[in-house]
Amino acid sequence: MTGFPNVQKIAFEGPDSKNPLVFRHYDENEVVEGKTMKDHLRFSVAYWHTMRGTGSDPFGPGTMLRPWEGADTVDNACNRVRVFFEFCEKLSAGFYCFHDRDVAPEGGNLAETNRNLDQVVRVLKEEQKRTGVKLLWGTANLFSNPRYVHGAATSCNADAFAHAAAQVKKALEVTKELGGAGYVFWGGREGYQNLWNTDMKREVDHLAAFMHMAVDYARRIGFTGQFYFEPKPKEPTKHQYDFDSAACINFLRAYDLADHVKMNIETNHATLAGHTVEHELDYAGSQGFLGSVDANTGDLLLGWDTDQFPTDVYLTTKIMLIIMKYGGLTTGGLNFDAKVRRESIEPIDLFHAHVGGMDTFAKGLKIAAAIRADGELAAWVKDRYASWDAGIGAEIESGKHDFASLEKYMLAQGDVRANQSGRQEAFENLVNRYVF
Ligand code: XLS
Ligand code: NI
Ligand code: NI
Repeated sequence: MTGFPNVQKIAFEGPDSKNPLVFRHYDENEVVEGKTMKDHLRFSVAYWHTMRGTGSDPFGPGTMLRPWEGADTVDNACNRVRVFFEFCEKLSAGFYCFHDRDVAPEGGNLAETNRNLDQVVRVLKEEQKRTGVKLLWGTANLFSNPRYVHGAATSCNADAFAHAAAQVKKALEVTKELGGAGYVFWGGREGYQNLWNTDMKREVDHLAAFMHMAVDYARRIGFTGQFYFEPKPKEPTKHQYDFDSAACINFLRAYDLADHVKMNIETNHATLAGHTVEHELDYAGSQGFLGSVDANTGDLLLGWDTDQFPTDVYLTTKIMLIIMKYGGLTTGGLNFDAKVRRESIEPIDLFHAHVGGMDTFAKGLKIAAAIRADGELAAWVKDRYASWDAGIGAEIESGKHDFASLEKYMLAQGDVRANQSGRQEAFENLVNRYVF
């Protein structure tokens, strides 16, 4: 095994440290609002980007040479797992996430593939035990293999659906075996490229049937982890059925899955949908569906899923404010679904990237807690809605009115009482007071 022999466990040195490989804000034991930072943030490392990312892009192959890599064998896959856990340990990340095909190579047929997976899962389990790092969620890769060219659960080919079902069955068993706190559905190719050749209703019905089968099977084997649905509007297909929080929640409610599935919100996917991540989180939270977060960011000037590490304190402040507003993460976590840039070719860059992301979230958490402690922002928002706290507003909210009674009220009054300023700039300045 060649992991990171030259890297020590990342230490907390405080904000004044100039050492590039230490935490300046993330002190896992620091208590914020009665909970340690570790429990607030529940950091998770994504196996696919960290261990399987090579730096390839549509214009060229991988650029990253990893000294621990070898042939695509089960032996090498097992060794890679050990390197991965060394990484998580040195980073003090408490969780990880994986797809079935990230951790073990596909075999010549499903039975052989399952056997490969079982062998690697044994090592995952051993390493979890050795390090205390836990599985935040598992998932199945239902998008890379050419058999899923038309999608998996939404494929026009019923055999693809059946294969995907077998794959998720196995992934659920493995996630249970590893004590996973959750299971994610991200619809890699569950969408369409062209409506002329697509029966949308039939495809969406199939997706729902598939998710019901997963929920039923989980119950059968006693897997009690939380299911999540991860929205993404496009890429690889031009329209994904799990477009955004609102579309996903509508789907879950329409197909009677709302009691079983919450949302896993990813920043870069929110922006691809034309939303901010705080919009997606707030919408999901307000509807009771906030589950977990894929913590990354996109690039303002690139219109695709660049999956970069979050380094913007405004972003992490907003995310933490909303998470805390809805009571904090319970089964979910902050999973760095993020990859180092193609030019960042050395293994040490994996540390720089994660340390930066963790520190930025720690700082965001502290700022969010300060904003909450003062209560000024919340008071300003409450004040903006004061017309609903008494008089006609309170009467409407408590169901005492209908159109006829409101017409009577307005006829008597003549017109709306004066509006007050939205004070957007003052709100922005107020938040800045806490940021700098
Ligand atoms: C891809 C998705 C994927 C999911 C898990 O864009 O973010 O990585 O998180 O399948
Ligand atoms: Ni993701
Ligand atoms: Ni993404």
